[in-house]
Amino acid sequence: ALVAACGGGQVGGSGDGGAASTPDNKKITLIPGVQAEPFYISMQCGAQAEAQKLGYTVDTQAPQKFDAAMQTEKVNALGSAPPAGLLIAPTDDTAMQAPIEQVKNRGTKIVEVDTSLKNTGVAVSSISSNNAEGGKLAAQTLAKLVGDKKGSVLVLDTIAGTSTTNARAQGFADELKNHPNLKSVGAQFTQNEPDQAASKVTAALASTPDLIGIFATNLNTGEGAATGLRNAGKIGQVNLVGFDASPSEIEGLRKGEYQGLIAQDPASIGQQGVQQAVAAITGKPTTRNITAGLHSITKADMDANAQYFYKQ
Ligand code: T6T
Repeated sequence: ALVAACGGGQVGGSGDGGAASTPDNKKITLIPGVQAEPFYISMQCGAQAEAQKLGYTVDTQAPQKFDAAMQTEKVNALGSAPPAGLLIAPTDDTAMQAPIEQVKNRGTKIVEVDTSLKNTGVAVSSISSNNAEGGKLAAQTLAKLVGDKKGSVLVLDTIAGTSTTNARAQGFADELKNHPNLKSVGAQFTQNEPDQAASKVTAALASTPDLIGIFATNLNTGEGAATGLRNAGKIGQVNLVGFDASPSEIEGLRKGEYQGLIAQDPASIGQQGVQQAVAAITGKPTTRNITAGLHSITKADMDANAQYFYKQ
């Protein structure tokens, strides 16, 4: 299990599980989208701190890649010792339903953190940012950055079926209608691979000479976009608005590679995820949908927003 350096307090354990619904099962498993990624590490830290307060342990089982088949393996591996609660960020809003339902059928309480399934009947609670609103905020941030200039804008999405980034791209497209100076050249999928994001940017720069802005819907798309712009010598000429606030994105904002970032609050998603799981485990009322905060950060106000930077 991955143990993050959360600072303060200890960390998850590896409780044995046992039957999912016995009162002495104090084990919660967290299955994030992918390992070693600042968004999910911050979420894990929030979850661990809350679990410790409530007398539970969090065991994190992270897939090597953001991939539904790899995540399914992690879910299936819970079979022998079902945890009392499962916090999961489904990497596909449809394909992950059946494996998660199998865990649920053995008595484990399911809470969705960040991403979610299309089917709202599986989890007792879902905690996420308002991602459509985040896309809207990104469009407003970009519109402010370009001022009166006219031009085309590109959206870099991750994978079809990722509920969060798909909603961000949609929210961005909806808000763009209120900014007639900005013309969308559409959204491109990148499979959440920085290399693919970089080549989409290279291609867009070649085909769209008036490209004025890019919205990268998460960490990897942002990293790839910055590479594409750097390779073309276009850093700072094309405004890049990213999502999330990883150490490397924050560094990029300081260096002028990004002009804006929409930061989420992953620690609070993890914290509230544990609260909901424990409520469900102990037979208390749960809240079906919980929205975590979002914050638009630019270089000018980044130092005042340091509390939103993610851990690594
Ligand atoms: O943006 C986050 C998360 O919200 C999204 O669902 C997937 O990508 C991230 O983990 C960042 O890489």
